[in-house]
Amino acid sequence: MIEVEKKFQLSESDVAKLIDGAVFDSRRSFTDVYFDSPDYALTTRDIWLRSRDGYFQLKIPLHHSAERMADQYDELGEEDEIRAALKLPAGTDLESDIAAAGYAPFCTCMTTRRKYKRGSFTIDYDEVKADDFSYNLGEIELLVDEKSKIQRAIDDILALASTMGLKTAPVRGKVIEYLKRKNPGHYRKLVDTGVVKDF
Ligand code: V4E
Repeated sequence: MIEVEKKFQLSESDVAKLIDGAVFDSRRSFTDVYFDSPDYALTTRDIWLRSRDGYFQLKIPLHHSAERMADQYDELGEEDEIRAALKLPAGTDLESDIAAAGYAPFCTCMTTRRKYKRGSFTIDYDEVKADDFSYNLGEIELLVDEKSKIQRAIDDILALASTMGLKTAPVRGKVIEYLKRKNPGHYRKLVDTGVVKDF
């Protein structure tokens, strides 16, 4: 499945509006550790390798520009898919093979996510913490089964946001916000390579 998602900076009243009439689904907390090589070989190609509560996942972009209205990523969770995408040899311990290939943690953050359903839309409200870093953001998401349906999904997300009176200004995801505040050198690399649009 392809996740089509758009992030929003939400005021308390925005959260109340979005949640009103939606169905509460779940609340969970998880810890993400993001990995890259010392020369940022993955993130400068907008590829995001993380371990979420100990399970590796790889996000690979399906879009082609930092001028994004919504984010589209393929998400790989199977070990053999991740090994193939990272060109890792076959092996028995993915974590040590990732380390041996030169990928090391650059951001560890804990998210408390409240999830709501609104028809076919999923709404996430995330509270993110990492040491002295904290950040809140919302996300509206649709799942589609083929690339040809992505644009329609983006239009539907933007239509819902417009009905709710949400601002569709660009929003930094949690990791980008973390890098901007905590690791400006890495952040600058992402801007220079066109992965992130500075604002
Ligand atoms: C895709 C991405 C990153 C990886 C983290 O993805 P994100 O959707 O922020 O995390 P989360 O926890 O909501 O994942 P889910 O649980 O939905 O799978 S870090 C940066 N990006 C892309 C990105 C970008 N290139 N530019 C900007 C401004 N924001 C995000």
